[in-house]
Amino acid sequence: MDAGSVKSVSFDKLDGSKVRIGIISTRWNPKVVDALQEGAKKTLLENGVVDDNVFETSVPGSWELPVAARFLALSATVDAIICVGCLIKGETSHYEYIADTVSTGLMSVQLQTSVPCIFGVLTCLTEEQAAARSYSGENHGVSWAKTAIEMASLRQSALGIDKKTTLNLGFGKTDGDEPKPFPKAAPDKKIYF
Ligand code: DLZ
Repeated sequence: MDAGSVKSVSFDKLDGSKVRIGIISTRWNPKVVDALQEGAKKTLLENGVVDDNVFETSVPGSWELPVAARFLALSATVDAIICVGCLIKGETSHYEYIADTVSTGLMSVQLQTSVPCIFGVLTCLTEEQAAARSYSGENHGVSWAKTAIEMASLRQSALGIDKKTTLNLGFGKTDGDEPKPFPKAAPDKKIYF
């Protein structure tokens, strides 16, 4: 029976030329995470995102992703954040606690801040599964980057950032206003958010 299920998602042509994207990567499982981060960054650039508009930083582990994403979202310098990590199940219940909490945490951050947070955390039972989704198979960082561009554009449109208007949270419209100055994601990549 064909239930119409898919293993990947399709995207219309993306224009990333005006969006600012943050990438926060973990330092746990570096071979996997580095491949995901590189796949995401390459895809952002291939789809028109300006290098200066990509802000990259790292945190120790997946547990730290939600609070780092919140700090970056509150800095008002990005339109979407890709949170990249990899949890590999061990012999204890540690994995379950972190996987559940990180996914809930990232959802909470994006809803509270109106900055989309892409769930780029692989939750794998084995190292082979992690490899197949990063450095030796289909790199999931590619679709996370495309999702980030789409959601960043949606955010700009919903908040009126792409128009000559003030922020309106989807309500009202002020024609004729001059566009607000648009800060870059990383005017100086040495500074932290
Ligand atoms: C402690 C821990 C373990 C056991 N496994 C992982 C993992 O597979 N992936 C990951 O991103 N982080 C792991 N961590 C670290 C936690 O995410 C966190 O950094 C520490 O518990 C400190 O808060």
